[in-house]
Order: sequence, then structure tokens, then C-alpha cells
Amino acid sequence: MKLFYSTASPYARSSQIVLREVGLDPESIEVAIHPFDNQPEFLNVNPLGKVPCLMTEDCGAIFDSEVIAQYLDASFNQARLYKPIQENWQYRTTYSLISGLLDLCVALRQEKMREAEQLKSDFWWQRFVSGIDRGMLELANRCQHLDDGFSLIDINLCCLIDYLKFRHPEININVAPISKRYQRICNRPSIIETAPSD
Ligand SMILES: N[C@@H](CCC(=O)N[C@@H](CS)C(=O)NCC(=O)O)C(=O)O
Repeated sequence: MKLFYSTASPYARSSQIVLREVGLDPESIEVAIHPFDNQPEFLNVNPLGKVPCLMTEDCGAIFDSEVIAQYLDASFNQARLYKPIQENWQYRTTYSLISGLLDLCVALRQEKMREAEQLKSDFWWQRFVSGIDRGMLELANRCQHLDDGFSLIDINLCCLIDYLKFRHPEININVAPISKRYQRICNRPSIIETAPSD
């Protein structure tokens, strides 16, 4: 099995965390790449050119990050990370909310990169920031209704908070219920070992 990832991607990080949480050895599986390098070995398995992508022996290439998390959890962990969410539609919506926030954060990062080329759009910039602000308030509300377990929601939440600190430190993340949830899990080895970097 091979996991193509990049060290800055919050989506790839969620796969890296799940890999560790289900007890697999990351050293023999993880392959660091930069998606912009367009390496043929990577594009052959994920034509979208996005990380993460997991190459498996039994099922071929698997993406995106949500499917990879469920595959690893189901294959090596009796679905312990997904089961708490599976039949709870509100928990699943909380998971999707966090994924949507990640999409906005990555879109805002791309907008910041365009700024250097003088192609920044004030309209989109503002739209992404407003979406993040509203989404974080909704997430704070939803964090108060989560149970004490550890699930894919927590892994996604950690990826979101650390990505905000990494790429958008100007955005306020000190929202009490979110910080409380984050503090419960941020010292796990899987989280510490996969901190984002350039
Ligand atoms: N929905 C996908 C998103 C993956 C994604 O957008 N990855 C970014 C890195 S943060 C990427 O590889 N971008 C390269 C590109 O768009 O060319 C997932 O959850 O895996």
C-alpha cells in the first residue's frame, strides 16, 4: 500500500492521521510528493492530480480523503472511527461542515497565492472569509452536542484548526467549544507527528 501525500495538505493529513490511528506503519506506506510537480506515477493513479491518494493491493487507487479514511478504518480497525458517525445524520453533517470549512480555507489560500500575481479577487476573498466565519460559529454550536468519543469528526477538526493556524493565523479560532474539543485530542502522537509544514 502507498499513500501519496503532501506535507501542507489538510486533506492528506487526515489520511496520515487515520493511517497511524489504525495501527499501520507510516514509514513503509507514505510517499511525500508535491501535486504541482505532476509526477507521472502519481497522475496515473489519480488523474485529478490531488492528494491524498491511496494505492491499495486489493482495490486499486482510492481517493478522496473521506473515502480513504473509511477504507483504512473499515479494513484495519473494525470501523471504530466511522461507526460513531455512520448512523447519526447530524454527526455526518458536522463532518461535512468541517470538510466544507477545509474547502473554504484551501480556496482562501489559493486566493492569497493569486495576490502575488495581482490576480486577487476581493469578491471571492470576502466570500471565503465570511463562509469561514459563519461555518466556525456553526461548528462551535455543533461541538457542544458531540459525545465524548473519538471519531473521524475529531480527526477532521484537528486538521482544520491546525491548517487555519498554519495558513490563516489572522482568523480567530479561539471559539470556546471548538478549542475545548481540539484540546482533548491535539496531543495524540498521530496528530503531533503529522503537523503541517511547507
Ligand atoms: N476533496 C479532496 C480535496 C483534495 C485537494 O484539494 N487536495 C489539494 C491539496 S490541499 C491538492 O492536491 N491540490 C492540487 C491541485 O488542485 O492541483 C479530498 O478530500 O481529498
